[in-house]
Amino acid sequence: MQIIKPLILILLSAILVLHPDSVHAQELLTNVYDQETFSLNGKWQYIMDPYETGFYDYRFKEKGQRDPGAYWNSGVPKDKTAMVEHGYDDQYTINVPGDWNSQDPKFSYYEGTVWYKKSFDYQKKDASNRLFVYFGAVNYQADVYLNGKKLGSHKGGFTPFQFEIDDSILKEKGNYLVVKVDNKRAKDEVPTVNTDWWNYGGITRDVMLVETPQLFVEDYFMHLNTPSSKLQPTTRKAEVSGWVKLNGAKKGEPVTIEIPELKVKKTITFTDSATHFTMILPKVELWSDQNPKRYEIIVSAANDKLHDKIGFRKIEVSGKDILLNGKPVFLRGICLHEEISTELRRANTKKDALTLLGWARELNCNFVRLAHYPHNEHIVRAADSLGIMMWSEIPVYWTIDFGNPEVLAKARLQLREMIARDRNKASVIIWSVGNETPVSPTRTEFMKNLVQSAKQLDATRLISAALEVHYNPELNTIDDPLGAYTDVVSVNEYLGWYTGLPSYCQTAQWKTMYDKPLIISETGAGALAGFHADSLTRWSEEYQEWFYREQIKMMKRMPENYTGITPWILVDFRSPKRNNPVYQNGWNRKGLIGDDGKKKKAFFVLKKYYEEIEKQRR
Ligand code: GCB
Repeated sequence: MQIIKPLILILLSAILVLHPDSVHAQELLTNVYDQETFSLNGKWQYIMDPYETGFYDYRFKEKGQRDPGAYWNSGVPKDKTAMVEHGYDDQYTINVPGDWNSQDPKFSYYEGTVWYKKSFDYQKKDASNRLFVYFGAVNYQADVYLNGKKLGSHKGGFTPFQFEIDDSILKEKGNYLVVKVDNKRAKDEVPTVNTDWWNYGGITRDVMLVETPQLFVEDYFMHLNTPSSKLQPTTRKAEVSGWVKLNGAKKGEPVTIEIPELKVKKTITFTDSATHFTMILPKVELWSDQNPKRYEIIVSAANDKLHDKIGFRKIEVSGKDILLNGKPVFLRGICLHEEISTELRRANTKKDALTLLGWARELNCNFVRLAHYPHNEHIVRAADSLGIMMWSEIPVYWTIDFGNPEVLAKARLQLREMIARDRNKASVIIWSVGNETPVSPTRTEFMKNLVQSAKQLDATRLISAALEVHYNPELNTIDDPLGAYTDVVSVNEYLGWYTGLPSYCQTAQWKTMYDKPLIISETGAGALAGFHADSLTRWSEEYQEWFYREQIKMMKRMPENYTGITPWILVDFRSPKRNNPVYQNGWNRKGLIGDDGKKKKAFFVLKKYYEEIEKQRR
């Protein structure tokens, strides 16, 4: 049975991967933020529908083909005898992008369905062009209708998706886009019912129309190939390679790849799916955390031109080290949730990204762990331009349903969408396939599958997952079997918070079974900002400060494959699980910054540690 179970899991998941359309939108358009788009952000009308009346009749049967958009489109009916019990109205509007929880007190803890409606006029620039509606993210399930026709559905709260809009559906005037958004938690979803963060619902990221010619550049990938032994900050004769995917093209279509600054241009011939290429650059200035140099890229085919700006760098593992451009690098990191705590909402703009990364910078970080799901594209774009390396993760969190092949397919899809969006971003150096998943053969098989998928999708980055360790006063041994499959072994440890006092760190010994780089992917202690007491008093800033001092001393004694740390966490964040009535009140207090935006004492302890590490590097 032990062997049969994983076998069944592999077979079933293979079947689901072959038929991903059951849960899948279309192949993602790449880098939409650098294309000309038409924003559908702004005020949308909404109907809060906890009983899903727009979907089910009074016997709780699906209403079938009835279009929920049209049904409710009329608002107050002109016919005074009409019986209408639901309707959109301008008294009920909500901002997109935005979570609903922060926009009206009635939504604070709401988990369920909300219908969104946006009216718009749109005239295509060219009648023969194709049109797509693109969503940065909707948490968790989106059913999308335009002018009464269903465009499609998408599950997964943190990745983008799009649908093509047929000419027969679009009108020049009076279009209405309806989205049924449902953020109910479920056992067979990713994440599952249990998380330590707020389940913000809604159309949480940007929405836009993207117009393309009939034939367009759908996606591309470009990365540095030159072996690290030959890399210099400015490398002569560097080799890059990658692939281009066209949509609407036949075999033989010419595709041009251009880097204007380097005066390099190459034309290749499109085959059928992803067409591979290799190019020699006369010289290239490498992207790094110390010099985030990027180059404009233009990929063109027929009448389409895709613009991007990317950095070239190499990230690898060599024995116990992580190498950036061939040189060992220490990751001075911090974990982040996608939240603006001072405003009790999800982060979703460039400004939000700069606020969060600005704090990380002040802390002397060169690395950020985006926990525990893919964050919005603004933060990754900002990190690319600032030179902050990133860990990006899918929400395979705690105990999801590891024995269920459909869950594996859902996790894989989110992995694919995360990688599809950011594979050209130099800042992303690690894909993480999950966090604190409990050891068992079924779970390890599940996670191993994800590691393999990640490697197939992108062989140029490191794969990891945040593991757990069980404390042992004699010796803490990192031996989770998943560590055998990842490139970097990462572990969350809270010695001095969930186990004992910070002084326990003084005698703790660490050992890892794996001869690979080791990242401490979490460590932290709670403190209420502004609460001061002696350092033995839990929840005081002094306790947290002491915790960090002891942890840092312990880090200095870590095995030599210790190559980075991302303490938990930059800012206090909301969590319905955290109900200490005095110190938490719905907040996880492990932030180095409070929910009022004020830095706690521990912030400065970590800042100093990172300053020392940075000095040694120079
Ligand atoms: C963890 C989890 C993180 C929690 C954190 C905590 O290990 O990965 O999601 O929020 O601990 O505060 O306990």
